[in-house]
Amino acid sequence: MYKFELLKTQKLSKEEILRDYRLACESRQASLIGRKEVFMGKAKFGIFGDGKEVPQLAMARYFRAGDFRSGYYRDQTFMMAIGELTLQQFFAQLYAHADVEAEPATAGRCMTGHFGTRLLDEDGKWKNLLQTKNSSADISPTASQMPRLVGLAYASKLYRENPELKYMTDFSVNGNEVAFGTIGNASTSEGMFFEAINAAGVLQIPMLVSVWDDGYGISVPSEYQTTKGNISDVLSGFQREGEGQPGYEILKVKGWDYAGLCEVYAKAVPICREGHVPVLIHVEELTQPQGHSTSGSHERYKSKERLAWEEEFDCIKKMREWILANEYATSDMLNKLEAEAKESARQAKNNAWNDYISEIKKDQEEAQHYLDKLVSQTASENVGRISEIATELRKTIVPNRYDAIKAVKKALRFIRTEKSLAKRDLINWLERVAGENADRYNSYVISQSEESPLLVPEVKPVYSETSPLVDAREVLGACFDAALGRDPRIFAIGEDVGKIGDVNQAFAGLQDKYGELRVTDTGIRECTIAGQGIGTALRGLRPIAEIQYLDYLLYAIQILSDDLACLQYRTKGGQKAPVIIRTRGHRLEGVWHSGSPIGVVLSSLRGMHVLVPRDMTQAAGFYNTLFRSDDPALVIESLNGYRLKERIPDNIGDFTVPLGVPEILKEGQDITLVTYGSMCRLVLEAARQLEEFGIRCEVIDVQSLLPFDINHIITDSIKKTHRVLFTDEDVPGGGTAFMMQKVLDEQEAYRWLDSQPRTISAHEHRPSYSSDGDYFSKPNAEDIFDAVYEIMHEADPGKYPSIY
Ligand SMILES: Cc1ncc(C[n+]2csc(CCOP(=O)(O)OP(=O)(O)O)c2C)c(N)n1
Ligand SMILES: [Mg+2]
Repeated sequence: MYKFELLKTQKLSKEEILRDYRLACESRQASLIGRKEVFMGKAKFGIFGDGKEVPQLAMARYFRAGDFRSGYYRDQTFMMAIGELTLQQFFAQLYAHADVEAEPATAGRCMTGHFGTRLLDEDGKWKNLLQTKNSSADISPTASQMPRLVGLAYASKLYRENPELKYMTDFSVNGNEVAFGTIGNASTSEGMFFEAINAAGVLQIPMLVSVWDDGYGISVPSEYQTTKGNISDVLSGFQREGEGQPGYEILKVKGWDYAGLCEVYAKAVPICREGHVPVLIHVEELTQPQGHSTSGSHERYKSKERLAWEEEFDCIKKMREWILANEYATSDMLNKLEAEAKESARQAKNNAWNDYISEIKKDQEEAQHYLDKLVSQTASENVGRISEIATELRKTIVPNRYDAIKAVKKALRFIRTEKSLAKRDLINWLERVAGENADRYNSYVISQSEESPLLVPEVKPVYSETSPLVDAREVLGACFDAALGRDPRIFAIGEDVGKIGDVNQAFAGLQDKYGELRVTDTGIRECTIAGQGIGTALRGLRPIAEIQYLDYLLYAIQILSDDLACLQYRTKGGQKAPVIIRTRGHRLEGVWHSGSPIGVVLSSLRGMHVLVPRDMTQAAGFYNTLFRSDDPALVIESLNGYRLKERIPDNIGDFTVPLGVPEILKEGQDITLVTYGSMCRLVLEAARQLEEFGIRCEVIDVQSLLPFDINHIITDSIKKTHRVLFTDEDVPGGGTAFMMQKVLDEQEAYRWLDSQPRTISAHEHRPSYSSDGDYFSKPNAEDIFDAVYEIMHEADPGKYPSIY
């Protein structure tokens, strides 16, 4: 390990030290009280930062406005120390207070320990991120903070090295911002951790990772987690040889040593900030005084000796000893301070609880009032039952919002035929709270801002006699060229994206034109490519993060699902990351190059837009829409379409394709065929063959799966044809089932059907290799012909006699 001489103990004032100590005590009290609240049934679950207070105080000292945190559930003390979490907010989150004012990180949507700051104003526009200390929004899966952390740090590199970004004065000053990561020791066992560490080392970005090492991951000790039982030892190969050399600065420090911690962060942060050298600080010998969480006690798996050691080396106890030894305070002073900290935490808890419960009680009292009114006025023979319901509700001392709703709904069932004012009042109450609860629990799945892609006006492509006919990849190339030229925030990263301009060459020549920072090769690391996109987008940039093939999206799907897709939702509009994930898929060759796992994508990426353009012109139009808006999206290009001929529209940088609007590719009277992507060409071919036998198909390209047919164009078509067939390349029950649910259930197209609705998908296995493998694995024109013909035969056997 590279050694440097520790600085002489930081010159901290006595007041600063005591302020830190007070905060440590308050935070500890919050943890202790929090656990009790869970056991009293006032909160559902508790996981706290006790035992990790002191290193967080040291880290917070060197965290500046403009910096970003990407961390995990133990960081309450840090969040308090940077002024982004009050004790009251801590308890509001514990109680799941569903209100942005009370609980700004997640508005009650995430369990305790999920921190984050509001990067957006109420209109969904960026705040000035240089004036605030920022935290990206935490998620529960261990180590999932790491891919995003790479992106947060990478943004500093772009801001420093790309002079065209200097105008982004609300986001960066010369890329001086550090991305601080925190992670538990056991979570470093995850693949994502190693991928992220390697990526940041390659990129040489200002990422400072602190490992809070308490020797365990729930019950499993370090020797089961980490080679040699020690993460900094195994990472020592990443250590740079000296200044100016590539690699990391890796440091070790005891988690109970306040002075040592301050020294380490004082030394490490400037290395990271000024030199853009990634740093790993291994903070050892931490403890967990209350065990992992409220789900169990650590006496089950820690030895007596270990428990005794944890008590002895409790970081707050050690800090206290250090304060006394250095005579910064007397024991009496500290006793007083500790009592005050306890009282502050207790009061914060009471305030948070009263705020939380009083709102709910207000709803409950209103419901009770209307129920009582009903009891006194109704002529119903069921008045006794209704009265019982009202009494039951009154007995709920610690109510949930649903208690009153359940009661009112039950009561209304007994007065179905009654027409009274009292009944009307109850229904009105129900409607009002339904609206409020939809806002509390179901809103902000996608952007609600003026920059929503759904608000981007459609601009049709314009063609003239001189519009060139080219290989379709060149249409995309022209679109990306225009985008990179227009907007310096836009950049593209991915495997083979830089030098050769991606495996299908849509970016060919663009690295030469715009430089390595705009069109950039990455290592083979799909998960952190996605994370790099998320983190940079969180800092105001506009990444196109490429996953080389749709089949390899699975490596990134977890992070896209857990982190990106739910970002707006889990912060209730407090954060956004408008990343474009670009990939290519559907038909080509074999098990891992023709996948179309659309069901996986649709189920896991709600919160993103999922676009499946049939050709590169449509793809370019979608990109143009996305470049002008603020939601994340996945664009799946058709792998077998790059060499087909298309014309470059004259307004290649400006035309837009609206999201959620299918296109009718061929009109017909007899049956509606619904598909998307590469399948469009096949379905058109089948429709042409069917035409020869007098069957007129209407072919619809969905092209945007999320959002899906917002104007119900497909149902309009079914109103005319009365028959429908959905087809794609996914397995049965995947993308076709989704489309069918949307059309028959949501759009209520079942009303217009005269024949059984059908789906044709690929077989229930991965597609086999080569042309025959493709033909027998995926839907082909003959399959579609036969299925459509069969439907028509069933409807009119005279006109369409059986073929086989
Ligand atoms: C992907 C994933 N697997 C499992 C869990 C359940 N889990 C939550 S915390 C935890 C232990 C983490 O230990 P460590 O990283 O050392 O952090 P500590 O809690 O000890 O501070 C586990 C297994 C999870 N949240 N995410
Ligand atoms: Mg641990």
